[in-house]
Amino acid sequence: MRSRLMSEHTTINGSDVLIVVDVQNDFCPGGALPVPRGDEVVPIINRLAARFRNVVLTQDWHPAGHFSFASSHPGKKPFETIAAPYGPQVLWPDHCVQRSWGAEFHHALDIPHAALVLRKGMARTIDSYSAFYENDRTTPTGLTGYLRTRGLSRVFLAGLAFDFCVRYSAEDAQREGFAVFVIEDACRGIDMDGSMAATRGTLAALGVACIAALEST
Ligand code: VGL
Ligand code: ZN
Repeated sequence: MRSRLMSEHTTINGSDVLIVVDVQNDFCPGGALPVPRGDEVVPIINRLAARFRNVVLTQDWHPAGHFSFASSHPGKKPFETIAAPYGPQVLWPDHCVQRSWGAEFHHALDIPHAALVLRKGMARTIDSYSAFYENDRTTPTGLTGYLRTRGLSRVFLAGLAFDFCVRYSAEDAQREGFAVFVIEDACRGIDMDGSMAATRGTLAALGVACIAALEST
């Protein structure tokens, strides 16, 4: 699929919001659950964010012993999938544990005007990929209310990982009735069992636009 350019859609205006997903040490090289070349998004997102008046940061923020950690399930290894009460759950290495270095934002992420840091994944027995709902897809984080109250109607997404937290956030934002744009060159993915291709397919089928910021624009 050929991405369209951001400039074709977009004069960014006051009713647009950039949601920067999980740009945290554990998702970058050297972290506990590194997304290949995850750190490359940092300068791209810094430049992108400067064009938005409204920016939200999400932060994966798990208690020690979280249900999504393979270490919480004797005999299970990272990247295996188990059946959770709310559906299939991939088991991850311990990551983004509250107050750990890995949970901190990448040190070079520089978005002082971000108004909201939305933490997710705090409930011990349920994972939360999306910025809008926990993985049962029904327990809300409150982000929809925040965006609506602020009069924000177009959601632009960037960050980590393209095929998990960005994907789920895009799907939910679309379901909530926002116009959704995934800025694909400002994302990097994990790519487990074809999850990158599956993400592109699902987003296309839902009518979510995958666009390119491109550095020259
Ligand atoms: C993420 C796996 C586990 C993500 C978070 O940010 O995409 N992936 N927790
Ligand atoms: Zn997580």
